[in-house]
Amino acid sequence: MKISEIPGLGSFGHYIDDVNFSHLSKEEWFEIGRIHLSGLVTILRNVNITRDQYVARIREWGPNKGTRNSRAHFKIKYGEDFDPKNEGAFDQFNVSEEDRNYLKFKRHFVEQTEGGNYLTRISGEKDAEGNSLGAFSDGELYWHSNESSELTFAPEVALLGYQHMTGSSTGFVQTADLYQSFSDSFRSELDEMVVIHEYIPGGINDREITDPNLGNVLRMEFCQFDGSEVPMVLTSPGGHKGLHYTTNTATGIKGMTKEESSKIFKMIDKKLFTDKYVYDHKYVTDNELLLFDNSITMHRRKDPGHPNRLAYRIQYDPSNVLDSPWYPYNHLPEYAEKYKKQTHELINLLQLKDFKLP
Ligand SMILES: O=C(O)CCC(=O)C(=O)O
Ligand SMILES: [Fe+2]
Repeated sequence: MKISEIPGLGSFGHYIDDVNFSHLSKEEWFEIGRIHLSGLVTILRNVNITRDQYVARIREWGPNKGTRNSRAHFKIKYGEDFDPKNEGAFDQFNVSEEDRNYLKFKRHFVEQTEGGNYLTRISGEKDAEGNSLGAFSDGELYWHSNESSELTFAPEVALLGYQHMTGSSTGFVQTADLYQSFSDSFRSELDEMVVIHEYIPGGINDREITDPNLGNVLRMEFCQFDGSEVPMVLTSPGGHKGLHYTTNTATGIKGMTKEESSKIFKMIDKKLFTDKYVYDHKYVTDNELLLFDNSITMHRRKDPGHPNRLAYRIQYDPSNVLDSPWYPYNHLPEYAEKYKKQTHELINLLQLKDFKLP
């Protein structure tokens, strides 16, 4: 196992090479987990991992929380007995047209592996009927974080490149260095700020404007409720304080006028989007495993590459890598309390196992 620094992601980011997944002990894997949480972004190049090993290895670190917020949303809306996979029962539950479209559209994104696991595809491929076989099917993806407007977003994302990845890129910008570069007094001001989120059509991908189904999916996954509030500052699972400033849905700061908040956003944009903190990883092989923080780090796809590019994504909570539960919003008790309440609700509704209860 060879560890080196990613050049250009400030003081964060690691490459880890020569990891052999056929002979990797639990201790070694958890060592990688800890290195990853301390460095925010980890890139394992040219990995020999199967899709089922990928599911199992990430699962060792903690529960899969993929699209948990929209899944929970359906159970809250239609009752605990509602099964989003059971289309035959939609009439019985009075499922709205919009929700039916969402569930139908998304069904094609999921693939069952040889080992019987389900994985979400990130792909531009289409089936014979023209259905997109993956999320974020084509084009550039602008800066975003996943589930950006949710207080209980999944803090970690794993993306396994699989086919036609070379020539494309996935990029990152971390905010921890920038947060530390601010004066004590401005940091205290930021600590008190709460970001207001709204769905911005075209905020991530151009096609969401012309394709209403895609727009519907992105609204559901990034900002179901306009006006959602998430603290501007939070602590990542690895213990780094930074900004949860997610430009795809951040439209204002609570208690400020549009002009006041836009002045702050512009100032942050100018300091953040520089070569110092931005790193676009160009895939050199098709099989690279990217692990990235989704709490104080945004990601993008600047180079879309091949139209049939295929990767698999898992969103998870690294509970098992941590010694104690993750508290992102401890500096703002009102939101810390809300986070705790909503997390408990999710654990119960979705029966998430192995979760370290906050
Ligand atoms: O396709 C990529 O490079 C990025 C995908 C992405 O944004 C995600 O999986 O959340
Ligand atoms: Fe994403």
